[in-house]
Amino acid sequence: MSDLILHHYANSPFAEKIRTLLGHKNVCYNVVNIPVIMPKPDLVALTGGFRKTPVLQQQNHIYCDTRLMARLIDQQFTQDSIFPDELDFTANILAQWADQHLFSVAAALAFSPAGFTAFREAVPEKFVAAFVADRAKLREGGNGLSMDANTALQSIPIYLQQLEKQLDLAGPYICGEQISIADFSIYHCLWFINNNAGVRYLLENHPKLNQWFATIQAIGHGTQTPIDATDAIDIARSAPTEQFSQDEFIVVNGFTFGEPVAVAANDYGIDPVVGELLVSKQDEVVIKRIDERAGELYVHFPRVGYKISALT
Ligand SMILES: N[C@@H](CCC(=O)N[C@@H](CS)C(=O)NCC(=O)O)C(=O)O
Repeated sequence: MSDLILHHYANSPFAEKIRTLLGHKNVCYNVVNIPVIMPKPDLVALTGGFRKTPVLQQQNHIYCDTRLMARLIDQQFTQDSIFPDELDFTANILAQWADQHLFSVAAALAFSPAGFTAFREAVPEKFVAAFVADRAKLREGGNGLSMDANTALQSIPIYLQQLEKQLDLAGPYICGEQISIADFSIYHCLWFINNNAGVRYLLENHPKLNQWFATIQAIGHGTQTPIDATDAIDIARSAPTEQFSQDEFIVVNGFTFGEPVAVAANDYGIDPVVGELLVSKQDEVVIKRIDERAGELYVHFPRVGYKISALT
């Protein structure tokens, strides 16, 4: 059993990316079910404001963003790496394209007339208005998830056709012989489309793509043990505190070791997390914050996709 705790909800595509990666690595881990919409007081006690799904916890270390979680999991469970050296650029850039662009196409399809009708039929009427208001708030102040349905509907057939051709000529995985982060990032976006009865027809008639989708889906989620949010908070509070060394700290944009900073996503869900900057690596920063319920926490973010600001 690992000491990883995934904070997630069943319908979250980005959580599906991480669940499937944990399945690929055959990991046993804990899961906490979090609310689909705000408020999320137990989650925010750990993150300090970050509200997106999923969040990965390891004792008092809190990992925000699946870009970082995927690397952490791959480093801790080294078998069958999804970051093959020779695909470093190709696989990472494809994953970034999927997590940003393809995900916004999938989200726009969910809000298209057919997608939204299907969503409405699948959930209680009271939840629909609350969900729409919550997702409008999620987008406030950011520049992400702004695609309109027509743009999504005219581009998705092109991307699916290209993926079909790629898998036909150079499969069985997106980057060829070896499974990579690109497969997980593209998969969760198509999983999102496939879960919506109003738009899943778009995926039909792509035999290679459908075969690849079934292969990734068959990986499963590893072994999950559900725990309560309060248990996860207790685990964080009971973990030993750590000292951080300045030795490998790189100064980027003038931010120095121990400086109070705010870190916020720059696309959507831009709520800042405030703390002391203790780790600064090429594509990762860690800030220390203290929560009255969870104690001393080390909150990790990737650099790509996040803005670091000085606290004035
Ligand atoms: N860049 C983030 C994106 C995560 C994301 O957008 N997650 C969606 C759910 S799949 C979300 O947070 N929706 C709002 C919410 O769950 O409150 C990541 O890779 O973790």
